[in-house]
Amino acid sequence: MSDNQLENYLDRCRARVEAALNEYLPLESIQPTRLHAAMRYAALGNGKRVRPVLVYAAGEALSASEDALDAPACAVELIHTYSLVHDDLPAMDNDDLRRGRKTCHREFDEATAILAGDALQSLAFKILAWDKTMPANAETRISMIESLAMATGSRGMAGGQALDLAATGREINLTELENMHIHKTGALIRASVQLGTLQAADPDPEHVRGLDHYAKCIGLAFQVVDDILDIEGDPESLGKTKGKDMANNKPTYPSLLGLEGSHRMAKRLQQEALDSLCPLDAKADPLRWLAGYIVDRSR
Ligand code: GRG
Repeated sequence: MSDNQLENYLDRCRARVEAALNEYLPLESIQPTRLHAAMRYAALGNGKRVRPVLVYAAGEALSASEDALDAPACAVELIHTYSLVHDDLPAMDNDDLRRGRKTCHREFDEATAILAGDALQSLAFKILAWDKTMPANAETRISMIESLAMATGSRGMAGGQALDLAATGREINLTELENMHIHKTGALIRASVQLGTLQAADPDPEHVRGLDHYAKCIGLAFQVVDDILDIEGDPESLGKTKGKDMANNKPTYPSLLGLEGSHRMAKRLQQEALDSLCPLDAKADPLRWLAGYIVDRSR
């Protein structure tokens, strides 16, 4: 793979999701204008769009059409954006900076940020239920809504966040740390791949299993690298406050495995992710490039 292939792929997917988000998000001129402005502020702009890119790459690996993937790509990004808006609130991480600019509650106010997160979450499910660019029947739509709801709720991301809050300032072991991240970060990454595969017509079950294992591996690798970047990353390219984990006395992979051990773990997970794609042909190459991107990224 050349760097250009990956960059072109990322640019293409990011442009698609940005355009589709722009369409789905209510205009600022529509009442309630401040809430709509806050939703657009949080969702449009400088995110890496890893989760939507995974929706496109997983769907395309199984020959789903790109046009059918815009809706699920936006749904996962809206859920992710909601989680960032709420995570940044004073009651949680109390952060001032996100994606290189002021967090939603600093730009607007706390109440508006809470409502914006709530409304972004609802919009994600509405898109899956209703969007007509996605040629899915009612059964597939219900499967997609179930997958995203499981990944988002108390048995997924929100549950992982609760485990994270409970672990702050306390010593936990590697198994507990892994369990927390499988839920907090991994569940939505896994759902992104699932939503992409659900747009494929009659996929080979072995391929679907391989993709699911791929998603579990890169979901965990994503978090290991996130922890490493909190120590080694450049604050300007990160676009968020660096060193917060240590300042908040949060358990992380580097705190349990050291930096070198964490880098090794990320590489091992990358290899396991690639191995699980063995049954898939060249249409899965973007997923192979993305495994490298997730482990080697600098932001
Ligand atoms: C508030 C219900 C609720 C959940 C919050 C995802 C999450 C749970 C909190 C985000 C805090 C955080 C730093 C998590 C670690 C990994 C992670 C999700 C990083 C942010 O995702 P990126 O790097 O962000 O994909 P961009 O801005 O590129 O979209």
